[in-house]
Amino acid sequence: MHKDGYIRTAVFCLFVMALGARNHAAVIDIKTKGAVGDGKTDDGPAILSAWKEACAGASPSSVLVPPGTYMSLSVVLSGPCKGPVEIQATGATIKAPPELAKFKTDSWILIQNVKRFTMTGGTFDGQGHQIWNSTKCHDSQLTCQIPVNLRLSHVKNSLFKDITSANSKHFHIALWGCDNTVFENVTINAPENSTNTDGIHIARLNGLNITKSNIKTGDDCISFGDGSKNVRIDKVTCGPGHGISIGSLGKYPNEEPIQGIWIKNCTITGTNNGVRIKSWPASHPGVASDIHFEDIIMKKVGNPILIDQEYCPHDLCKKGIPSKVKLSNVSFRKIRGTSTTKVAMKLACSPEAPCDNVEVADINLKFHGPRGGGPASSECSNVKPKVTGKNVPQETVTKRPNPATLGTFSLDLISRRFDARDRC
Ligand SMILES: *[C@@H]1O[C@H](CO)[C@@H](O)[C@H](O)[C@H]1NC(C)=O
Ligand SMILES: *[C@@H]1O[C@H](CO)[C@@H](O)[C@H](O)[C@H]1NC(C)=O
Ligand SMILES: *[C@@H]1O[C@H](CO)[C@@H](O)[C@H](O)[C@H]1NC(C)=O
Ligand SMILES: *[C@@H]1O[C@H](CO)[C@@H](O)[C@H](O)[C@H]1NC(C)=O
Ligand SMILES: *[C@@H]1O[C@H](CO)[C@@H](O)[C@H](O)[C@H]1NC(C)=O
Ligand SMILES: CC(=O)N[C@H]1CO[C@H](CO)[C@@H](O)[C@@H]1O
Repeated sequence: MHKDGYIRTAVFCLFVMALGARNHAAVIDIKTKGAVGDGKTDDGPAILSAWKEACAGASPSSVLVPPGTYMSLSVVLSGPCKGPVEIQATGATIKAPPELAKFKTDSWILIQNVKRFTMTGGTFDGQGHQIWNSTKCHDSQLTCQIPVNLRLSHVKNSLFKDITSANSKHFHIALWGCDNTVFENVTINAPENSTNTDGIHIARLNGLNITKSNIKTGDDCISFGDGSKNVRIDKVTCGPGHGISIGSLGKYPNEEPIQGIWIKNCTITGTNNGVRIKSWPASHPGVASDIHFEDIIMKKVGNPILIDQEYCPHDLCKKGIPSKVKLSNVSFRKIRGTSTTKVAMKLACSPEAPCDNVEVADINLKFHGPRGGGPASSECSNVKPKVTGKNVPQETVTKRPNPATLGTFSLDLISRRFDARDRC
């Protein structure tokens, strides 16, 4: 065909497709597929049936979950789909059964291999109370599979908007391979003492924005596994919980690099950590670079700024053997508020792979302990941060000045651990 003719035909086809999309956008109400909506009957099969029809439609199709309360056992919603698919659940609450015995896999709602997907509205209540309180599973995690509320695997070019995850048995939302995805106005809610209820866990994806969201939970607010790339988080509030966490890295061989994380304009309240990067001692090699925290308010947060390359909870590792995870190009800027621990900033890098190009600017953190407050302090090892701007805690009296850093390192050095490996 002549080139112009080809283009004209292509444009015409696009026009017809757009027209088709507008005219034939199908809405499939799960009630037409047999959903009962009494909060007791398993409506999972109705959801699956509506999904299959929507997914088979060439034009944009949506699964409608009308306002009401539903119960569902595990559902697996798989693509690839012919056209864009939406799940629209504004005003609906979907509950999981509380009993672990009713689950055979590690997911409650699993969505996989879909492109151009949208999920709007809806509350997904995992009813996890029984499990958090049972010691059975937490003592033998290997034999127990605890389901994640919403697991997304290879869901790409997608949007999650106005959704709520509550009381998950395990993580609330876990993403794997979900490139170019946006989360907006997401609410996550679980009590402070709920166990393993990470808000949003991310791994092996390129391109994710999380914005205008509110995360209250018992574990990490947002946690980053290996291979997280180009992730932007802004206007998110965290707390209670364990704060925003990059890692733990280095536990497994062949972990992919973490690269390009921007966390801006967030407020963290009442968590036991603020923003941290952690890796295991005696680790496999790994790389994390280009990680930036900026404009963050800390309200009564323990360990507001933390790099911990000796992360070893429950002593389940060989302490004393350094981490081989290399951190570089990390910045902490404009971080202000209160710390419930005296050491408000701790940068504990690995002696085997010291941190490179760490920048600290405009930090203003005050110690606010259970029995009154005072100045906060900072510690660092195996890192020589570039300190700019106005920083509080500031250097007051330096007991053992390190000549290499005098004049540039303006943070309080009094309580700083000092050893031969210290490169500050
Ligand atoms: C969490 O705290 C609540 C209220 O204090 C209590 O009823 C519940 O048993 C606790 N749960 C766990 C898992 O500790
Ligand atoms: C949860 O565990 C706590 C302490 O382990 C106990 O006091 C409480 O009664 C338990 N709650 C439920 C609902 O089982
Ligand atoms: C955010 O989501 C909630 C539902 O969780 C909704 O009520 C609210 O209107 C949404 N806010 C905006 C600005 O869209
Ligand atoms: C995320 O936000 C950035 C900056 O606003 C933008 O360039 C990028 O396209 C967004 N990513 C997605 C997946 O929408
Ligand atoms: C760190 O930043 C420098 C300068 O911007 C750049 O040249 C270097 O490649 C970056 N390092 C990594 C590991 O990304
Ligand atoms: C913590 C923080 O900096 N919050 C700001 C985020 O941005 C909005 C709007 O730009 C401000 O109103 C907040 O104060």
